[in-house]
Amino acid sequence: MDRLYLVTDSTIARMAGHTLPFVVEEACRAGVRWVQLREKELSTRAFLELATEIKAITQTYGANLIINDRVDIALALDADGVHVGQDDMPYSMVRSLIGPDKIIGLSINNLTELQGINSDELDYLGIATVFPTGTKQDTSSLLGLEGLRQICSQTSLPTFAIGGINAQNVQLVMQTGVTGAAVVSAICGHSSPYEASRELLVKSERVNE
Ligand code: TZP
Ligand code: MG
Repeated sequence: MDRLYLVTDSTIARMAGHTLPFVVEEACRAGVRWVQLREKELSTRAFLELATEIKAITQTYGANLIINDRVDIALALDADGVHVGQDDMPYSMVRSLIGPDKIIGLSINNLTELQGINSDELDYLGIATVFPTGTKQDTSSLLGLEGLRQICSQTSLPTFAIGGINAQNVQLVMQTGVTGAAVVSAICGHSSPYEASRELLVKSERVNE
């Protein structure tokens, strides 16, 4: 169940004709157990309202709800954790704010960033960016499967690969030794978030178990 991680984008969901709560519910119904709320455009109030609605869904399914970047929202909501990038609040500071029992994920983009981390303070790594993607503009250079494999071989933390992962390439991604695949558009932008999640889960299972 740790093989697939849904990272949300309500704009992509809307363009596919979905609300974000619908996408999250369908993904959870299909078996997704990691949901990251990543909203770059919303006001604090709108983010809180959306997060409250999403938390009710993830709780029902026993899925982890991780908040991107916004430690204040994670705290206010008692979410399961926070995901930070290289330019966000340092994870050691996040740890001191949210306590030892919450989940902290860190995005890393290359081996140099991996070498600088203190694994004891982190619960998982997001490894970016594997393939070209239209979802995030400011992506650094692409890792490809070989770059991903290299990073995975040098950490004992759970790893989620992100960037351009879909049903066509998820099996190759899983063969690199990564713990799971994180996707935005492959679920949020699909006409059926449920079917998309099922297919990704089935395909990622086949190589791993
Ligand atoms: N970080 C690196 S790539 C990316 C993020 C959040 C977006 C991935 O989106 P998609 O649609 O799964 O390629
Ligand atoms: Mg960030």
